[in-house]
Amino acid sequence: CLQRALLPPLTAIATSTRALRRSNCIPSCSVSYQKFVEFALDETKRHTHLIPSPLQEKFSFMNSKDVKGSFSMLSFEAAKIRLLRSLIIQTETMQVLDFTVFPKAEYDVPIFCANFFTSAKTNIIVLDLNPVHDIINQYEYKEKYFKSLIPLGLKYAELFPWGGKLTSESIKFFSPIVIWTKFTSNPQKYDILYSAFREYYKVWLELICKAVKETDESQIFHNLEAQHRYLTWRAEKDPGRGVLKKLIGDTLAKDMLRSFLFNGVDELGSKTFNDYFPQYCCQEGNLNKKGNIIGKSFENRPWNARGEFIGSFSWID
Ligand code: BLA
Repeated sequence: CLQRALLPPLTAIATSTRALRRSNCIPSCSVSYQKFVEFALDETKRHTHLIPSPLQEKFSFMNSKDVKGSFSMLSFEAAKIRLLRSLIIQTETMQVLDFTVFPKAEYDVPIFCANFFTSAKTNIIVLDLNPVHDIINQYEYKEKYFKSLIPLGLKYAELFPWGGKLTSESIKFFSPIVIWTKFTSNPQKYDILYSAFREYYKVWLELICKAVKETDESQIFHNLEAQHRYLTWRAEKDPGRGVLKKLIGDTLAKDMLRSFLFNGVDELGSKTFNDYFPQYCCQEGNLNKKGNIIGKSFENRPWNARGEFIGSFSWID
């Protein structure tokens, strides 16, 4: 894992550091997600060499349309990482962290996913090692990556109660250790969230470091398609789309979703959202634009203490 590549250009480092600094928390806000990203970058650099992504040129910093909000973006690649990218949004009324790390297709390691939305009223939190393959039916994949992590998941499941109903698609992209929760703003909760983030990121780094490069072409393709399916889901159904459009307008929001946040959705495969998720197709063949309304379920955590799936899917799945 400790592979060393060429040093990144100084300009790219300077740009990304400036972008981080500019995202300094405004005085009224209760949480700053900047330290989360700083921790993740420092920790990653202890294990591998990060190279600034070509995306960094285009996506680094921008203001919202009303100039009251800021978007700070960072993106890197590494020997086993196709894309590590983060977005911090700060406005007078909310903070958002969207931090995701996508492994290269030669590795079937889960996708690291931290998705935090904070407003005055509430916090909507997803922290997980999103499985690339189906862990509900593929016992071996679940054993390979999650068996040893169940105690970690249980610890935080107690501290962060289940956030409520979700679509069956989201559930299938989540692992038995997912932290899916909502809470009202509270400094102690942010401290626990920061601990959870650090612990989850450290275990994810261990997984990617230990991962052995796949050489079987069909397995690599299988991993690639699974990642493309994931990107297709998130680029289309991200619950943040509405907020993004409001802040930066339709065109930039779409560009941010497809070219930055879920980069690869237009390049890694040719299947469409309808191909992967035909259940979302209306009678006329149009995508259901209302959001994730089909089959919302799972009011309670659908995994037991052994990490076994105990939920049930509706007929539509
Ligand atoms: C809400 N974000 C949510 C919800 C989930 C996620 C599960 C609850 C709403 C729902 O879908 O039922 C996150 N969903 C995920 C993740 C996966 C998934 C991580 O399937 C991975 C597979 N969120 C952002 C950004 C913003 C944002 C960039 O990532 C804002 C700019 C906001 N998320 C946001 C908001 C809500 C939300 C505003 C509430 C939406 C609502 O209640 O309709």
